[in-house]
Amino acid sequence: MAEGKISVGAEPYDFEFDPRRTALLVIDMQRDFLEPGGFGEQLGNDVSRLRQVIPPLQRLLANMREDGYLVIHTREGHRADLSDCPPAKIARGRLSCGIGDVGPMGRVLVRGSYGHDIVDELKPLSDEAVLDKPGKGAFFATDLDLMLRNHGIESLVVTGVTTEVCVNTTVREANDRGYECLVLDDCVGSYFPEFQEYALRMIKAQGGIFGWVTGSTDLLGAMAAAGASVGGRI
Ligand code: C5J
Repeated sequence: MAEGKISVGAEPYDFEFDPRRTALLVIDMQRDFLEPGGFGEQLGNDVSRLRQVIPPLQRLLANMREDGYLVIHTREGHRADLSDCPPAKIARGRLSCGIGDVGPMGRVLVRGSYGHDIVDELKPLSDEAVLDKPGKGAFFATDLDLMLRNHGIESLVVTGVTTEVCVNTTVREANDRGYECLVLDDCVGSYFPEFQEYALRMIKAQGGIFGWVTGSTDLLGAMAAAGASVGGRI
């Protein structure tokens, strides 16, 4: 293993990463998806499944912050005039309270509304980037790729919700751009247990066709054993 790299047990095989070239991506941990009364619940989902992700993600975030990793949060949502929201996305589902409509937590998936923001438990620090994205993938119509390249990032630790939608789309986009993605199975969540399972299997199948999967305890154990803090990012 190259000097300075950390190796963590993962599927389909050990994942090696340089902590100075690795970022933590926290995808869409927004009230609209995680809290009662939000968009997710309006769609008929049980939000408690997603909320299980919060404690392990809090622990991971605290440790990766402590070690100096680059942390980037994303939020799915739209401008107040919905000019960045395709009409097809607004119409999809024929919802009585869909994107742009006023729900219990303000306008659904509209930037600036209470429901659009990140849950209190995972509040970004003032020096952490919060990237607003209009699509499911975090690279679509955003400057994420530019930010990562400017920081010399090669590997991503991917967390957030939902596993089969925004997490999977982002991992696929990242993979096509040459990033190596480690997805943490206890730090990503789905409303549907079967989608959680298959979305993770799709990532690690065929020799890791989109990336690697492990748990946050394994990652934190490997980080602690290596004793490496990012120090001077390259
Ligand atoms: C969804 C997301 N599920 N963040 N968004 O619509 O996965």
